[in-house]
Amino acid sequence: MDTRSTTVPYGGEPRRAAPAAPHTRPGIRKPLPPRLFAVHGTNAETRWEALRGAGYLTPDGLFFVRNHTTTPLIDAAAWRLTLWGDGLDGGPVSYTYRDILGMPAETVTAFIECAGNGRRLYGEQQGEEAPGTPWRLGAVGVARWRGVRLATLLRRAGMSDRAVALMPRGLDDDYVEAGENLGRVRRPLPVAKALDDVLVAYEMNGRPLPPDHGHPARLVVPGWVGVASIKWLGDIEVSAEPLESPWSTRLYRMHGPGHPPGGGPPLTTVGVKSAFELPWPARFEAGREHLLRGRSWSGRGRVVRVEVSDDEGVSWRPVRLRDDRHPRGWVRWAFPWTPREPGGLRLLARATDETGAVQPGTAARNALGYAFDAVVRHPVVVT
Ligand SMILES: Nc1nc2c(c(=O)[nH]1)N[C@H]1C(S)=C(S)[C@@H](COP(=O)(O)O)O[C@H]1N2
Ligand SMILES: [Mo]
Repeated sequence: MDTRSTTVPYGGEPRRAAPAAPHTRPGIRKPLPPRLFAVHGTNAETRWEALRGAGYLTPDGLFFVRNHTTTPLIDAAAWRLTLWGDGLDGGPVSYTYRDILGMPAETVTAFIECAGNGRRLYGEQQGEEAPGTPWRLGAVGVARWRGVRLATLLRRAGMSDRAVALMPRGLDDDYVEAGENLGRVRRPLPVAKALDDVLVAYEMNGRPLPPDHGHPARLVVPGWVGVASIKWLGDIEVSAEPLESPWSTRLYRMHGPGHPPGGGPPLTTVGVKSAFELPWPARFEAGREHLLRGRSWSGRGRVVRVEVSDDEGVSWRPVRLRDDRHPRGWVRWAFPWTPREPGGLRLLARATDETGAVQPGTAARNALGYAFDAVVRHPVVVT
């Protein structure tokens, strides 16, 4: 609740204040009220405290935005999705929006998370500052995506047995980094993953995709780093040879000491993560019971266990999980907590997924600050 929503001007009747000026940002179309988002350059981070009471799905108006440049406005009626390349038996094929809406549809509830989510914690928690968008934990969201399986589209387009790689590409502007034009956002996707569970989505939470999230169509690559889920999809090269782009060779790899020269393999599956639905820092009254809530997720599958600690990880107690229906989404959890005395402390949450993977105490340092999966020490002030 915005506490400024009523005013008593000059002793008159209380009235609703005029709606605040819409909080916008060049390049992002939707409003970005500071209560819901922290803005970083061309990107907007969801505030975790705003997820409290938001339900299982992240509402469109609260979903983080990661834009390399700006959100394009694309006319769905004029839009075409073209598949081309030497991995097709025939020539290029183009589909209209109507063609795609007419194909068998599927729905998946899945998170999309930026590979850089938690980057700021490399600095705050490990003393290993990394360059790039300083996300805390709000570069993740869960939506119900509806669309056509990429496998269906590839079959219709005549993909040959020789195809090994795809290169989906967005229709947004070229990305220029430090004066170098890297071209349009594109990243190779192995055929095996494409045929497994990738969706060409045109709906998010029951409505056409909003402009900022890829209208008219985007990929949804469940469990993988967000950059794989190309927005404003314009074309897909289907290749009989392996493909690469700066998003696979240079960006979205683990670089630096402890990693191979040139970096580790292109990042794919995201690790296990947890976050509290709390402001940073959070404030609580001592001696009272508070119901704490949070969410955990993993790219490898269902989260099966979450434990919390308020003594720096000396002791852990399991918390109750509220969801188990969406293996590619997140699980919500809650537990009652009574802080004893005033002072500062940190709340920790640690999740385990169905493969047995547990959040580590420290994330693997890397030059670009990707894949922060360590247990987060959430600062709390008790008064
Ligand atoms: N065309 C295009 N696709 C894109 C991007 C982009 O800038 N352009 N950003 C990627 C990255 S890095 C992420 S994390 C996700 C973010 O999706 P969202 O903005 O819908 O949350 O989109 C991916 N797809
Ligand atoms: Mo990302």
